[in-house]
Amino acid sequence: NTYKTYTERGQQHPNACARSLFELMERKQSNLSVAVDVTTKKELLSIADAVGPFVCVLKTHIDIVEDFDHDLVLQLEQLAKKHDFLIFEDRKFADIGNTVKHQYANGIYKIASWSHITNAHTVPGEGIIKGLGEVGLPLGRGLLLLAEMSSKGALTKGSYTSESVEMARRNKDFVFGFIAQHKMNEHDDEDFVVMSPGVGLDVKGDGLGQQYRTPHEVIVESGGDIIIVGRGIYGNPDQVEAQAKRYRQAGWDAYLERVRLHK
Ligand code: UP6
Repeated sequence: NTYKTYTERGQQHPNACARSLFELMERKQSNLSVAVDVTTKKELLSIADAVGPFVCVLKTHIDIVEDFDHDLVLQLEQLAKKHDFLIFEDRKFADIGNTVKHQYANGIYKIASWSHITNAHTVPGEGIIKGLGEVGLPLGRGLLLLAEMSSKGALTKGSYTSESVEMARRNKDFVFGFIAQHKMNEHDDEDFVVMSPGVGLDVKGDGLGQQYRTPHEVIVESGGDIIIVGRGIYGNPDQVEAQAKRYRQAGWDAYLERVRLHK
């Protein structure tokens, strides 16, 4: 399935969130997700508006915004409609089912009410998926599991990764993919969406353990589906739009090459 077109994959996907994501990717010709890791409402909204036309998914870390308020969420939702993208709060839940249920639905952020996609570590076991699902499933949300991390020395390897994939297989109603560095599809009848962070065209790392690969390495060589780019795009405030265009093109070219190579 990794080698089919996004349209073909969207048409046959059992998960509603994945279906709308694939359709949106083809419509906008974008497999780019921008990670907007800034700490003020103003910057977050202005970057979201600038990169909006070029992304399929806008990724947030809502808890780093110093002046968070409900209006920020309303404005993000408006931008998502205006530019036609999905919102992914990169919350990386990591607790027992009952706790994550509250962290997802309640508190200041009420993530489930506005974020189409969120993600979870598998370290607590399958209860985390059940807990999040009680909140997210009725709302039509989708969950990604962290099967592999991009950072140096990450413990997400071997049986941790393969057991995370098994957990996803048992929860396909809610889990539609992974945060990972490689494709996770092994069988013809499964089609997990792989979103890969740690993407950069100009540098190889950040001095804090992050490791970057190019869109070509991620999509053509490793079978990832969506590239997640943060500082490579918003790092220079004067170049946000230009960099978003550049990464969108690099990601889309890599995808077209992958489809062509496997025809
Ligand atoms: N992220 C990673 N690696 C992972 C999972 N998530 O970098 O394995 C997230 C980070 C950040 C973004 O939390 O939001 O992806 C990468 O940003 P960068 O491109 O600026 O390094």
